[in-house]
Amino acid sequence: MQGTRERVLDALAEGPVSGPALADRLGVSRAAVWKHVEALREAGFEVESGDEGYTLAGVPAFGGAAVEYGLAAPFAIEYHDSIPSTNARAREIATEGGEDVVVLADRQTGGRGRLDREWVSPSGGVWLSVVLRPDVPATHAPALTLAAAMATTRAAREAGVDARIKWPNDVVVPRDGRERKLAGILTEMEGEADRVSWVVVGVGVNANVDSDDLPAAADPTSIRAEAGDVDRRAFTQRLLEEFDALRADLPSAVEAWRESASTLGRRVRVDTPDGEIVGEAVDVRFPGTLVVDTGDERVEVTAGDCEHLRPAE
Ligand code: BT5
Repeated sequence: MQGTRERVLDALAEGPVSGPALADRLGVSRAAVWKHVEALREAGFEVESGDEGYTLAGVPAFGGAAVEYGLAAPFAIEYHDSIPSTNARAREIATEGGEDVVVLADRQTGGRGRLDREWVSPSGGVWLSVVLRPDVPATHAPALTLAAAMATTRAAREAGVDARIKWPNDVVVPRDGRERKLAGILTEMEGEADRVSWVVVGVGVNANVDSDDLPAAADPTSIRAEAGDVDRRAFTQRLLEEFDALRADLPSAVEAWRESASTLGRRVRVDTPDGEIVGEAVDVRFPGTLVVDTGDERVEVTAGDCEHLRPAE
């Protein structure tokens, strides 16, 4: 959103304020004020005009302008009702030089998980991808996945969901002795070893969706199923605000991750590109390496699919 539009919104929120007074205050023409008010109405903001001027009477439930309004993090939001994949669109923005842009959608028709797996994304979810240009070596990028998982977990907990993190990229909810997948993260990047050019962090959260609309084999859950529908505008804002804070200090993001992870102390089986590793998950080290004690040795795993073999007790 433009800076002036944001200031118009702030003034309307404190309203009533007359068109001429607003034009004076912002140093723009009355016609410009009127155009901003009309654009806000088109974006779903309810702007009432009475004798004393304009007042903000309602904020849209979801969308780009809605999420940007009051967002305490420096992201511009590009919203789509429907898009094949927010990660694919974010990669385009990244290659065009964009930074700190969030692509957000109500529905994806070609959502992707890791290894090109399908990510089912019906209307009502929070499907988003953040375009970043962090000044870090490529080897640190996994910490951004952990930071996103942590941010998602915190936002989900605020929404009343008992969310935990499963290494490396799943947010799960334990219920009836099973861990159900609430959210997944897909990080993609480009750059040289010593410095990344861009990173796209894609986050998919089953927010206000029915579990029946998700692939049963994946044992999925949703915020709706766990705690009832969430205000997606507020949820997305909290997720992005937490992520913004965590990305600024990646080592402490990994520390925070450790406290919320359900993987540590568990017996795990990890499918890695180099084969299967079975043992106890004993630690996670910066930038996101899982340490597995196989009984014979301690193996450091940087990537793979992890399965929890039995509860922690
Ligand atoms: C992930 O992959 O968990 C990463 C998912 C990232 C999705 C986001 S949405 C916004 C952005 N745009 C994209 O196109 N992607 C990102 P992975 O660990 O590979 O898990 C994929 C597996 O999860 C699938 O093979 C299914 O078994 C299962 N699955 C698919 N859709 C699901 C859903 N909505 N909820 C829970 N599980 C699902």
